[in-house]
Amino acid sequence: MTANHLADLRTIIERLDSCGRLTRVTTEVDPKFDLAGIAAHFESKPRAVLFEKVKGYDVPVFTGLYWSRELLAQLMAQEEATLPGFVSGCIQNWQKKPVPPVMVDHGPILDGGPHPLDLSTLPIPIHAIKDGGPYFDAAVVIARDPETGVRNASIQRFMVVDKDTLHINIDAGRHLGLYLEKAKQRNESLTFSLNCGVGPGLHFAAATPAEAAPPDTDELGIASEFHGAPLELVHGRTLPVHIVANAMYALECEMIPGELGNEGPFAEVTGYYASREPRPVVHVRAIHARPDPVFQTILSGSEVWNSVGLLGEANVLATLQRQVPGTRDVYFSHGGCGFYHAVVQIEQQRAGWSR
Ligand SMILES: Cc1cc2nc3c(=O)[nH]c(=O)nc-3n(C[C@H](O)[C@H](O)[C@H](O)COP(=O)(O)O)c2cc1C
Ligand SMILES: [Mn+2]
Repeated sequence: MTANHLADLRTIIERLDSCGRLTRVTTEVDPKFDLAGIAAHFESKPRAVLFEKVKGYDVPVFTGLYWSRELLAQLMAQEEATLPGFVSGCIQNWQKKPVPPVMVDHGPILDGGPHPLDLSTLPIPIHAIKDGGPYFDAAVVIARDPETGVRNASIQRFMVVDKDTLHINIDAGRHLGLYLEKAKQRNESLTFSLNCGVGPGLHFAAATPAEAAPPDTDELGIASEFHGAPLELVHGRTLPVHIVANAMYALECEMIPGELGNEGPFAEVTGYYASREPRPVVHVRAIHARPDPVFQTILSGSEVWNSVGLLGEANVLATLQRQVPGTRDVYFSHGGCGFYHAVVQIEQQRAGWSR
């Protein structure tokens, strides 16, 4: 089984380009504020954007993979209207018969040779004027349960503090928080990999809500489902972590339970700033980059409403279809930021059914 194009961001970018779904910005752009400001002009249009010349760096920055359902549907060879049903079907396939990831000896992420342990060498943008620093906001965390070793995938935002330190925002109820708590009980640190520059298979696996992917399951199998082949992982070189073999960048990270530092402000998906608060500290112990990497970032806005909304729709659709006969479709509105407002379409079975 070989994986399809969704398993590799470079192939995805080439695909988008060849079907007229990529805007290339060729003038030099400052990663501090300007990049996000210019990207906002392209937001929600059915084209992603590649910033080819980023001031101070020789690595391009890619954004906009999720801000248009039209683009995403074409990339995934689906109809836009039935995308939630497709995503929901893939997650249900995984629940019934998971295709576990495989550990391989080799992958593009290990081909780049030694990389300096210095985050300032990466073109990490600062999006909004009051943001507390540059942010990783599109990278996938792969951690392992300190007791059972079961892998968990999630997306968290990470603020860059210095050359090898990040501060992370872990919302209440997240499995990563659970793992950190378990590590604390065991008097251990918690290690994980941070994988930046991946496709929708991995992002959807990471964003699958806890209700659909309980903590005793390896939700990385969801990526295998989208890729049509087992997700390939390699072992970390410095820490006992698992890394996505095709990621553009991968960081080997360690958290020491109880260690806190200020994170934020950060311009959130709701259009408000998240406040600056003490949140967990992350030590970066190694950085890997593919040869000719591309840095991926997500704009706080329709890109998140669409991606998180799509996963929410897929999950609510599956749940409602089990419980309410006649459920046809679910839509998480942009007004609700893809989180807070759902519209449900049903086939009326009798008067008053919708209520
Ligand atoms: C772009 C994006 C950014 C996100 N940022 C955060 C974040 O900073 N902190 C957080 O706890 N969850 C964040 N999430 C949500 C979690 O990744 C999501 O709820 C995931 O399912 C959590 O995984 P878990 O159920 O394994 O804990 C973000 C999701 C997306 C798509
Ligand atoms: Mn989980």
